[in-house]
Amino acid sequence: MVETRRANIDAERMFAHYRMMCRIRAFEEAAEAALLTGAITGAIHLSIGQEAIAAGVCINLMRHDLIASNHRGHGHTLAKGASPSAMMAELFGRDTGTCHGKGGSMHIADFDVGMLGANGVVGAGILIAVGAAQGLALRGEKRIVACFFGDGAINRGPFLEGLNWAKIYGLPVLLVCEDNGFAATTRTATLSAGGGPDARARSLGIPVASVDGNDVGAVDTTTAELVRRIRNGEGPQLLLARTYRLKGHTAADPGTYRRPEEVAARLAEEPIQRCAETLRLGGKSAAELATIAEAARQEMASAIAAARAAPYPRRALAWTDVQDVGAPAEIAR
Ligand SMILES: Cc1ncc(C[n+]2csc(CCOP(=O)(O)OP(=O)(O)O)c2C)c(N)n1
Repeated sequence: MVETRRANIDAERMFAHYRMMCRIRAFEEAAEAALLTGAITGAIHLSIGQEAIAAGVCINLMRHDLIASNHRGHGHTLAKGASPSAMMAELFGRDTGTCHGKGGSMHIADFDVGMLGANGVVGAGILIAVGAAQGLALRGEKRIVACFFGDGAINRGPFLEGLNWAKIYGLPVLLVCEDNGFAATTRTATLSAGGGPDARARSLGIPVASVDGNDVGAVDTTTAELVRRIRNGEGPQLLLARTYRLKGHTAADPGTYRRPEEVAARLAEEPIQRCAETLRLGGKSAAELATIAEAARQEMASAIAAARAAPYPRRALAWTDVQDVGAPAEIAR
């Protein structure tokens, strides 16, 4: 077993984490506000409270490394380097979006930064990541793949299939389980037999590191060790990051299945404030931190304005970049 590393990273790296987490939070708060006014339609899943995992993992990846995500993927995508303007336009269904507005929040992909896709099918990203890792291994490439999934995904078949395949072939894949305690509106512990994601991974011989997923420094240093092992050819590794989803399952879910006191208690452990406290102890001023947070809000306000102003995709584009659906006669006209 890999021991969880104590956070011992330099101040500038911690500052970079703070900036990234503020950007993820600001992106999602702006998107949530737009959804509530009806400017964004469809469901979006917010990762508010879980930002440290995206930031702490992705800082250890190179641009050419790959990630696969799930339905709660804004943070992963931003942390991998995608443009928030293109992402926001995608949420607005506009032509300037990462997928020309045809994917929306749950299907954002950006191959330019190695983001293979968010995914509305729980657990499906695990197999996409393992398949991509197999492709890299077959081609002798040194790149690695990280895959983000929730604790609910471990009860679907792809978790077993993917982990088994990755282990058998010694594939370069980092499995990141974001354990926020819930699968939609159900506490995952009430529907998961056995010892959880770590026990299941270990039963297949996959090394596991457990970490406080709200401690960005710990996520970073623990991921660094797992990534070092993967790049060293030691095969798949699983990071179990415990966290808490502060918002509802979707932005429209009031979350009445948990008491407000529970959420309030977990709010006190949220990662951005914790990172800010560490930075303050290291000498950063409150004003410097406030400037970063404000810059993130401004950046996302610009992304919203650009998305609102952008055109919708042309009708004919409905049949491009989609799989084998043909082109009906009325589109050809
Ligand atoms: C195959 C499949 N079954 C059910 C759903 C409905 N569903 C959407 S999200 C979700 C819960 C997922 O929980 P988890 O993987 O822990 O991610 P979290 O939402 O907690 O981030 C469910 C059951 C789905 N999208 N796909």
